[in-house]
Amino acid sequence: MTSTSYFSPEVRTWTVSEAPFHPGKQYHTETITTIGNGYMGLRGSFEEGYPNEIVSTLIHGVYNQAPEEIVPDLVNLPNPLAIQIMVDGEQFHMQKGSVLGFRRALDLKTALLTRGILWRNSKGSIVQITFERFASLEHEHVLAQRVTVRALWGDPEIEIAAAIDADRLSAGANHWQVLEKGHDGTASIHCTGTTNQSNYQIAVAATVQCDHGELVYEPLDNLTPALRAKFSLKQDQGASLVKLTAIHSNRDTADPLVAAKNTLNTASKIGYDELYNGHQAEWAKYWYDSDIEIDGDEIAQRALRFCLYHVLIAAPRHDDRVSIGAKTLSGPGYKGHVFWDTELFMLPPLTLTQPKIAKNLLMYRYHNLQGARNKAQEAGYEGAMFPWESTDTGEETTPRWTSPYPDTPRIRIWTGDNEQHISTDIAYATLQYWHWSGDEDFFVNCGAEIVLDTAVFWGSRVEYNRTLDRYELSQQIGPDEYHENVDNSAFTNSMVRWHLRQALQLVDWLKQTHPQKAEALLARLKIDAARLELWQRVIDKMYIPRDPQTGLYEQFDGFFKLHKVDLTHWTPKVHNMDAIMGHEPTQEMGFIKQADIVMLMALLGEDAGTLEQRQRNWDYYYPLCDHGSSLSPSTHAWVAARLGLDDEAYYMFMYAANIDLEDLKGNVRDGIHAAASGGLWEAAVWGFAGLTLDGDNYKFDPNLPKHWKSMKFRFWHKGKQHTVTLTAE
Ligand code: IFM
Repeated sequence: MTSTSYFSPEVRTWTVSEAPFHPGKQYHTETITTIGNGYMGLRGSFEEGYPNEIVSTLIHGVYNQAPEEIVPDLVNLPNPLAIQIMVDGEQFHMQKGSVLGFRRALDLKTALLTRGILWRNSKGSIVQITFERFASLEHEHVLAQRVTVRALWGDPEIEIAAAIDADRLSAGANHWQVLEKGHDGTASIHCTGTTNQSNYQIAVAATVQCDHGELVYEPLDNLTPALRAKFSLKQDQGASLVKLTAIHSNRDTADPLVAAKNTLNTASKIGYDELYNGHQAEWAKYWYDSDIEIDGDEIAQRALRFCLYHVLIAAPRHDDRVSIGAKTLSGPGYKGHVFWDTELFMLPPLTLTQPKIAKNLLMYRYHNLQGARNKAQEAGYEGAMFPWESTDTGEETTPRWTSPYPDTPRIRIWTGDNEQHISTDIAYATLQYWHWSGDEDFFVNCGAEIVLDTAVFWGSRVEYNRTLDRYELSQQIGPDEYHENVDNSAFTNSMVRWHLRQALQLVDWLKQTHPQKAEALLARLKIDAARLELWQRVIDKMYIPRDPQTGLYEQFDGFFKLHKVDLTHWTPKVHNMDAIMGHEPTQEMGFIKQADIVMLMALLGEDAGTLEQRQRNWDYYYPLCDHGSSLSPSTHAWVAARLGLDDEAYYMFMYAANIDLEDLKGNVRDGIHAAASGGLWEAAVWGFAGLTLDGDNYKFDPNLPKHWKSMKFRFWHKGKQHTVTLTAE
C-alpha cells in the first residue's frame, strides 16, 4: 500500500488506523483492532509485548471457574502472537531504541491487522519491520502471521524468535491444572493445557518458516517454546518469517494436540499467501451479505463497517453450542458471559444478513434450556427462566456481589435474580428469526419450545392481585438497571403480555400445521387447556402502569414521584449517574440508565402506542436518560428516527457509532461493546430505513439523515435475499 492510498475514500471507510503510536491509548487500540473468525479472537497487542498490555486469546465456549473465583471466566489461552526480534543483539521494542515511524491498521474488509515500524537501535542500524496477522475465516483453527524485516541502514545481525507464550497470561485468575510446552524438533512448537474445574483441554501449536537462516528450537522460558532463526542482512535486503498457529480444544476434537498438528500440516501446505487469498474471498462473501453502503457520510460509513466487523468476527460459524459474550472475544470484560445483548442487539443484523449464524446463536439457547429450567425450578417456578448471565452450561452465572469502589461496602447484584425480562427477549429474538427467515424446521423443532417454555415460566411467575383483580409482577429489574427490584416494570409487564399473546397464537398455529408435533410438545411442556386459559387471563388482566388518556407509561410503580434532575446541565461528565450519586441514593432518583420505555417502543412499535403517545413518552423519558449503558444510544436513535426526530436520531446514532471507536465510555480496554455494535445496524435498518415486517411481507418507511444521499443494504426474507437502495427525499 503506498502512502497516498491511506487517504483514498475506499481506505478511509474500511480502515481503522493509528499513526503515530499513542502509548496512552494502547488498551483502547488493542481492543478495537481485535481480529477473529467466529472461533478465536485475539486482541491487537504487540508481538514483542508491551508493559501492562492486555493480551488475550479467547475461543468460544472454554469457560472455567478458578478456585479463587466466584463465577466462571472465558479462559485466556497461551498467546500465539509472540514474536521477538533482535537487531544486532538488541531487542526490538516500542519503548527502546528510536521509533522513527509507526502505523497500525486494521483492514475491516479483509480482517487483516498490519503494523509498520521504522526502528533505529542504539548502534545506529535502521530497520523497517512489518507485521501482519489474520485469523483465517476459511480455516477457523488457523492464525497466520508474517513478519518482514528490511535493513534500511547498516548491515544488521537479525534474530527472530517465534514463540507461544504461556508464561504471561494476563487475565489474572489461575485456570490451569496442567499447562505444558513442547516441540516436535524444529517442525513445530506447542502448548497444551487442561482447565482446573471444567476440564477443557486445549492445544496451541505453531510452525515457522523463515526465508533466511536455520531454525533452532530454543524456549524463551519455562512455559514459552520458541523457534528461532539467525541471519545477517545487507543494507536494502529483507527477510520474512511466516508463523502459522493452530488452536483446538476438546470441545471440537477428541485430541486437541493431534488435531492442531494436522491442521498445521494442512495450513503449511496451503502457505501464507493462499491462506490469505482464501480468507479474503470468504470475507468478500460475508461483506456482500452484511455491508451497509452509505453515500454522503464517510464517518458513519466507517463506523457501521467497524461495528458490523466486530459482530461478524465474534459470530460462531460452525458451533451451535456457543454464543457471543457482551464483550465478544475482544477482552476480559464481563468474563465472557452472554447477556440479552446477543438476542436483542447482535442477533437482528445476523438474522437478516447471516441467518445461518443467527440460527446457531438461537440453538445455543435451545441446547441450554435445561439450565433455564433448573433456574426456574430453584426459584419455585415452572418452565424455563433463562439466566441473566450465561456461559457454557446454561446455568445462572451472574456474580451476586461486587465491590466497584475501594473503601465502600460491597454491593449485592440483583440482576441474576430479578432481571427476568431476558426470557422474553430470547423469545422475541426466536420469533423474529422465524418470521424473517421462514425457517420452519428450526422453529417447529426447537424455536417453539423456547417460546413456549418461557411462556410457561411467566404463567407461573405472574402474581394475581385479588383486591385489584389484575396480574402484576413484583421485584423486577427492567432495562434501566439503576432501579432494582421494582414492582410492575412497564417494560417487563408489557413484554410478558406480548409474549403470552405470541405463545397462544403459536399453540394454535402448531395445532393446525403440525398436529402431531404440537401434541407431543404440549404434553411434554405440560401445556394443557387450564394453562392456556391462564395465559389468556393474564393477557386480559396484566397491569401496565400507563395513563389510559395520554398513553404515558410510568416506568414502574412510583417512578413519577422520584426526584428528577436536569441532566442537560450535567455535562461534561465522565462517570455514570449511579457512580456519581451512589448506588442506594440512585434508587430514589428519577434518572435512568438506558432505554427502557424507549426500548419498549423500539420493540413493539405501534403496539406501544399511537405516534402521538409514543412522542409523549419520548418527550418524558429522553431527558431523563443518562446513557450509562452502551446499549442505550442506538435504541434511542432507532426510536427517534421512527418518530421523525431527525436531529436526535442522528446525534444518538453517532453516539452509538463512536462508543468504541472514540472510547466514549472510557472502558473499551475491557472489550468491544458488542450490543452497541449490533445496535448500530438496528438504528440504521429498523430506524433510518424503517424496515419492518408487514404480515407475510416486509415494508420500508425511510427517514434517512438528510445529508445521506443513499443507503444500500441486503437482507434475507423467507429464504430470498433482497437488495435495497434508499435515497433521501
Ligand atoms: O446487558 C447489559 C445491560 O443491559 C447493561 N449493563 C451491561 C450489560 C452487558 O452489556
